[in-house]
Amino acid sequence: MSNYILIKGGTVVNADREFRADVLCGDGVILAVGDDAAAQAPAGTEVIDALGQYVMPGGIDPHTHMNFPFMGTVTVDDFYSGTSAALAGGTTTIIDFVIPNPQQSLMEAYQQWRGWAERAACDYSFHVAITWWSEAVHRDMGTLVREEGINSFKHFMAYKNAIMCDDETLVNSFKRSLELGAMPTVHAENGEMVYLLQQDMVAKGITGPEAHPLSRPTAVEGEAAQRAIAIANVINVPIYVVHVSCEESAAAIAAARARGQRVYGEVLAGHLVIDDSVYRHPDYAFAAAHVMSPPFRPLGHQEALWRGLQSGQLHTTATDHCTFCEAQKAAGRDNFAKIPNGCGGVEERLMVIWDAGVNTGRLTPSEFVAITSTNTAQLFNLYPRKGRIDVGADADVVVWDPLGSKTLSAKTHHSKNDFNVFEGRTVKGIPTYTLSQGRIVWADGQLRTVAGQGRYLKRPAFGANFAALALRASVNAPTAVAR
Ligand code: URQ
Ligand code: ZN
Ligand code: ZN
Repeated sequence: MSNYILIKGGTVVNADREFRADVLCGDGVILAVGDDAAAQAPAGTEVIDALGQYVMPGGIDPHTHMNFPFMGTVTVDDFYSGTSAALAGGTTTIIDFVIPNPQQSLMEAYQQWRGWAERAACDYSFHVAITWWSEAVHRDMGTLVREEGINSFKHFMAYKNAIMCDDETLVNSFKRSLELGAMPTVHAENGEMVYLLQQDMVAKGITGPEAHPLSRPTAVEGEAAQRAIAIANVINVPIYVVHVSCEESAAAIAAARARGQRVYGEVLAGHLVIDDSVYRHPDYAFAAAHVMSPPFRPLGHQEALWRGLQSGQLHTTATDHCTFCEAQKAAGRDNFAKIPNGCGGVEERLMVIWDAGVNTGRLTPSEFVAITSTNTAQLFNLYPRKGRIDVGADADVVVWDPLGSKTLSAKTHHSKNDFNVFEGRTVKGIPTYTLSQGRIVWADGQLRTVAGQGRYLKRPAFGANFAALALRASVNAPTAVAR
């Protein structure tokens, strides 16, 4: 079969503009974009008819957990099933997390995750979590940045007695991130307050999933977001807040940005469309399937998240894909605090955001591309190899039918999980083809993924003094300089 693919007749959508053009892919990259692309196609080139469809850079999900050992169990999706699901939904790159146990060497954990990820079907990269502090952690952060292409570190401000990072570690790690030109990122929830409220709930006899959001109110997220932003401000390092779920933390980000601070915010597809009523469902399995942190929020918060994305105060979208099946979720039947936290969505993110964002007029197609792909590529230094349809970029492409529709369901999704938080939602706007490294991996509803086809992406550090460097692009990402 030919190594060349011509995507013909579609409308290319990049974050900065949309225009009619054919796209020629070969040897894993985009070779030509424009009316003359067909003329450059060698004999035997396979043609995809994209008439009436959009041609967009494949989605980048900056927040997934595949093959993740967490809360006494391991996610049902490994790197093969999880990335296959991603490709079925038009996402062609994931950034997953290396999460060392406290006292575990960063390098050892990193090698563990690299091994698990060898099964990935699409390209991938890693953030590395800082779960404890020592001279060795300080040293290994340097090795990871300089030799392994890690340019972002994650800090869990929640999950006390497990992977929680205290303020001392936060401060040390933020300072070290600045030295190295790496982006600190935070899961913003006050872990001490969550711990206290969880115990309060149990003491009151409220032990079901309905207690989960009660133990993690929005103020707990807002406080942690403000604290992390304040620490980053003093250290003068940019900061990225993962899964912003509520008005309080969105407002903290917007206020800091208005003061000139470089703060970036990520929103999960689920938080945009699902509300906290799911935790009050009488069926334990249904309610427990929605247990993730931060939890789904009362309805009004969704509007704050949409407004943040529309105004450019929030920048990326992700899923936090972290799948546990009904049997695993049963671990918390007598105590909600023991329900493994996490939900899926890596396959559905683009469809849900297109349907609820573009079809409603909240987002233009270019804004959709920005928040599902380009901004992430810029913020984590993958751009323009990823996040753009352009000559020389990787041929990670999604052909998108804005009139096609489907009903999302666990019966038809490609994750191994037995539950889908978007179950029954009919979306208009679906991927008809996904190309990864120039290969067709999703076509006409069929997956053609291969385990191990994904490549590890090294992401160079940002330049020295990156907090002070000139801004670029729509998200004001720090200037990328290989060190
Ligand atoms: O907090 C996270 O991002 C992890 C550890 C997965 N689970 C979740 O509930 N979000
Ligand atoms: Zn988190
Ligand atoms: Zn997560």
